[in-house]
Amino acid sequence: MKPAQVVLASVLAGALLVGFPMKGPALPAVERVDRSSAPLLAGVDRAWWATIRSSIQSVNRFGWKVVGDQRNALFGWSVGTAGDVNGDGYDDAIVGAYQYSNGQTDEGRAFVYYGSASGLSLTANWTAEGDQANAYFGTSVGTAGDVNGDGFDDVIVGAPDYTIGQTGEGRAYVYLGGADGLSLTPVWTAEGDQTYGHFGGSVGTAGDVNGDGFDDIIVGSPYYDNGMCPMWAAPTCTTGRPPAHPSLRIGRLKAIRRLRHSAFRRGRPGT
Ligand SMILES: [Ca+2]
Ligand SMILES: [Ca+2]
Ligand SMILES: [Ca+2]
Ligand SMILES: [Ca+2]
Repeated sequence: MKPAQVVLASVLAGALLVGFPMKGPALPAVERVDRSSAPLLAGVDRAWWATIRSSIQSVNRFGWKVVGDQRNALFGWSVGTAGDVNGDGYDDAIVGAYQYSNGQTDEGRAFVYYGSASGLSLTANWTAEGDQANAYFGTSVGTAGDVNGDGFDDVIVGAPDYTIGQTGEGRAYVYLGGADGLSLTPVWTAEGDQTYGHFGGSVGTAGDVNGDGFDDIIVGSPYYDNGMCPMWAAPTCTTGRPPAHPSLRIGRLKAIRRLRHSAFRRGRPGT
């Protein structure tokens, strides 16, 4: 089994941050890209990706690579820029491992690596955890932009299975950047307030949507049903019917995730 990896491949004029969250047999580097990075490639032009792939093959090395230190933590499930959280002029990177366990099983963890003149740090400069079993903190990670306008970029993390009032409602967290790095506690959190709505399944910056000089954020709640039958309860569900037994729901959710990855592996990202 290969441990999960995250790689920053410097290719062409830009850079590509790629996660390999899935365990599996050793494969050539480029093949690992094809098999497991597809969630990051949804919407990417195929010709452009072919060029990137060719460049990786020719270079046959990555500019930066870190490897998860815990089995089945799914390190690299989510990756992205963190912006410049410490204001040193170098952008930083954020990585999620949503099944990381450190006191709580599958609570999840996010890792930020600071950039520098010599590249990204090889050890995490900042981490945060879900601190609730099965919260899946780090399923989604990203820059929040600069939500408080202090010149330091901030980060946002989703924990779509967090429960605080409603089972599996989900929660999103924003941590502030600063001269000393990211804050250890979130400055902002929000919850989905709907059972199994999985708020925080996706997170990101929305830019400054109201032009007030402060960046805004956006959070997805992919199973919010708005009174309709949730996908996992079909076909027997009718509107307003209580959700199916949690074990059934979780089983179907996992099946959906597996199907999604199968589709990606078949080269049909976004389907
Ligand atoms: Ca920085
Ligand atoms: Ca913990
Ligand atoms: Ca800020
Ligand atoms: Ca704003």
